[in-house]
Amino acid sequence: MTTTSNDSLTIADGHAHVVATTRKDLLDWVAEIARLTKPMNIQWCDGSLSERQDLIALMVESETLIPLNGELRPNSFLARSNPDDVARVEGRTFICSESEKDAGPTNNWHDPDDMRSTLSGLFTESMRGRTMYVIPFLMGPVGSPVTRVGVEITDSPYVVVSMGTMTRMGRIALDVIESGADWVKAVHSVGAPLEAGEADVAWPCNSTKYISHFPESREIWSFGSAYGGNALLGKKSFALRIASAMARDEGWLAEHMMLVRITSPEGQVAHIAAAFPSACGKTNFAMMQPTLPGWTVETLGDDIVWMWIDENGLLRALNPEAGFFGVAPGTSEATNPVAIQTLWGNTIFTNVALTDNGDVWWEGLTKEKPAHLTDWTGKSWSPESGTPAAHPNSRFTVAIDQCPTAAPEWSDPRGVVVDAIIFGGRRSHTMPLVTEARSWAHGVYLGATMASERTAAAEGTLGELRRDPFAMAPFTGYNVGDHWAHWLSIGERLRVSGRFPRIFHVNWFRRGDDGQFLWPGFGDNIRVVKWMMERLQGTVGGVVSPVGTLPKLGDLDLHGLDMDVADANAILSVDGADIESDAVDAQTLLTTIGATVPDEVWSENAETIELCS
Ligand code: OXD
Ligand code: MN
Repeated sequence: MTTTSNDSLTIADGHAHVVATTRKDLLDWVAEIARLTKPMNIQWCDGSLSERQDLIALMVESETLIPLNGELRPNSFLARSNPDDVARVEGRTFICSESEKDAGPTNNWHDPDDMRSTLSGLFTESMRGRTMYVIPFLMGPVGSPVTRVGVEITDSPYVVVSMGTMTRMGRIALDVIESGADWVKAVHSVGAPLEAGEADVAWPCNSTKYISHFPESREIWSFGSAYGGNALLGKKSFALRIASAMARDEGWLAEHMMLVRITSPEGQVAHIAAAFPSACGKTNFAMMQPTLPGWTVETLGDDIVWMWIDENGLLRALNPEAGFFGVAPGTSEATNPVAIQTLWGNTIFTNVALTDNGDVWWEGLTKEKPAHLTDWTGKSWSPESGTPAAHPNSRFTVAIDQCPTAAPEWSDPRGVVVDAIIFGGRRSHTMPLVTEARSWAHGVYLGATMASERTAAAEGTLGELRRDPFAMAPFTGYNVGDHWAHWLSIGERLRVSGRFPRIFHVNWFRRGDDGQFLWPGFGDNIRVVKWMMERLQGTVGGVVSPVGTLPKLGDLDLHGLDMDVADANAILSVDGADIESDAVDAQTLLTTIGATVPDEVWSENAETIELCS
């Protein structure tokens, strides 16, 4: 349906994208945003292949997308962003709850009225000269108790096509709205109106950026960026920030986790959800190729998991997304062959390098750097250039369907029963390879205090330890202490069935005295998962430590690994003094959060310190 942007929405007949809704609230809102932003025209997105193809053709023409060599990378495209628009901008991301306390000290709070007036200034006529797209989308499959609906309005065709991959978009979502569902409002503008006759640029954006969330009214307003989580509003903005607030109110969980199914050679099956901060190999874990014979890992999700307690008191989980928006650099045949296979075609790459024969390249893809490339900024590049050819946060956008290890249940509305939850971080010292939490409350403590050393790709000083509670620091849409209390309340409700997922903490990144990584990681992480599955079955014991139960050295399957006993001992070692000082360090976070920190979290901190003496 194409409409003109005057006060009443008139349907221009004969357009290929006719989508009708009888929901007056939706029609009124679209009209209201059109009155504010004054687009040239309005297009309702139906999610069809022809619509996608039309938009891609439009973007090829405007040079937003560069077609890749169809023989090497069928139906795939490269987008180069504005160099000032290359990542999520946490400093420009706001939680505008009525009360500052509800945002908590880990979020940027902004007064909602004040923010609304700033936004209404910014969005006034912000879509002039552009098409305003209306994108109804689902987070989750049709028919699941946790599936939620959103409508994103955007003036970026790149966002439409990306949302088409990342969510269930178009007619399917509109049908759910038609049936009476509530929907979340998400407004996005690149903030680059076009004057009459003005030529467009390949990546319109604005140096002023606002990614604003109104948790009470369940609204998202994003201005100035077209990149990733800033603009694909189903992802971090809805599925984590707004959904976490919904989940708190409604008794479920919206978490920054990946989800996999593991099957042992004997046929034992476990579903594992795992939270890692960015740059800790979450996607590699989600697509792991196990090195132990007979084991399989199937992928259910790589970034976001929604969990709820079913009628039998079991914790169930599903991935609300439909695609991967993964970091390209470091992805290779060696580190993640499944991702490489997934990217065979039908992929949009953003900010990677272009090879001379029209394919893509990024740092780490091959051992040998190509002799010549066009870098992510469009400049000629050679290994001597001394700059990265691909941006460190360059990305691929691809449908989960293309992943050869995707479990068919990834889109099952019933989700899967969670057997284990893993927290982890990148720690050179202190935390051992793996421990199992003493209890649900201790598991919540491990999640609350989890930390990771900053890598080059993250904001901040290299190597500095950043506490990232539940890997949700930039994503919890409410007070972080209340998030911990919510996890504890889920534990209380699991008491009814007594079926608690077991909680583990892992650290693939511990280094030896020589500074080298002690653990090979990647496909060998299955060895750690194997121990977890034996714990679930109750066939192995463990060693009690202040950070939970450690494997006995002999229980960890190290067959075929080139690892000496000293290193194996080192990676499982827990030094009381180190753990104690880490627990004392964690108190800084708890004190900063203040009154909302549940007593149980303080008692677990005290217990950790006590166990060190
Ligand atoms: C992501 C992130 O982009 O966590 O998924 O930063
Ligand atoms: Mn993420």
